[in-house]
Amino acid sequence: MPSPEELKERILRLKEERNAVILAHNYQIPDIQDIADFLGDSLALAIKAREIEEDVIVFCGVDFMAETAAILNPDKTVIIPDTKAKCPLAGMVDAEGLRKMKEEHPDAAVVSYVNTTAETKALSDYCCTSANAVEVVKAVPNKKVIFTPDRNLGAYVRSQVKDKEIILWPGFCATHDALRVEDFMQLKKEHPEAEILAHPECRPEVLEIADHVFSTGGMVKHVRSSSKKEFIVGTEKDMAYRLKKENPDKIFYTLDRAICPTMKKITLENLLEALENMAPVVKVPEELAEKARVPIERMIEIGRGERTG
Ligand code: CIZ
Repeated sequence: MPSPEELKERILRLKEERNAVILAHNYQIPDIQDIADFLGDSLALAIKAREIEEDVIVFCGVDFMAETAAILNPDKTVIIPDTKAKCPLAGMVDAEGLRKMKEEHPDAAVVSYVNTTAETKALSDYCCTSANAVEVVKAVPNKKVIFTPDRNLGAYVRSQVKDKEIILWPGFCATHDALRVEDFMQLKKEHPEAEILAHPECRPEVLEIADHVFSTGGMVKHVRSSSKKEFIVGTEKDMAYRLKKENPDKIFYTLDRAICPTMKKITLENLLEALENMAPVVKVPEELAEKARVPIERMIEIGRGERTG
């Protein structure tokens, strides 16, 4: 069996031969983070995907992220190393249910988190990410907003945007929703000097005890400029790998259950295989892509959020 170092060498060699670029999400395993050309959150990766000159984008993340890259780059080949990397949150919206909700609230704009399928995006007026959700909802001209699919992120937006009626879709991220106040308080007891950073996909009661609520891009930016030395990282565990790499003098504590099994489907082995076979290719039919592109472009125009990656 080849060692991780051998696999990395072969990936990097093949990447050159294929004229490919590797984009990786902040929640990827450390080995993947280390060989990525660009590491970031879904917003930074979506923006980066539009600027890429190489012919091939290898997307190390979950399905909706690769799909977004394909929608924004119809002329490029987009590859995801494992098609089983399907975000359960994105699967929580069904087109029929969303159409029905729109009929019930004809005056509402639909704002959908990028963690959605191309079909959901095509039925939405705007997209947002956790880095710019508040900014996007504030910018929407409608007084009423249907927010899909994450109820926790939606509730957070509601707490920040008081002059709009926000109707929540009942979806949730299983990884963030499972984090409990007790988990944070236990770490805080052990490390009283540590600041609690929580992702807005966490439950409202967790956000209440947090010192700050940030997307992963926001965490990167905050930690970099903070005078604090210790942080409790209230999001997927491997986020702490990037934070530590960029801030070796600081200390990060993670929560044992904060693991996204879908993000972990991408490995050095299947990344190499994907480059060898130039597959699986992510392709969105052009008619659907054209509709889904509109809310994504609107989002990028409104706000680049805490754009740090
Ligand atoms: O928007 C993203 O990339 C996700 C899923 C989390 C974050 O805050 O970066």
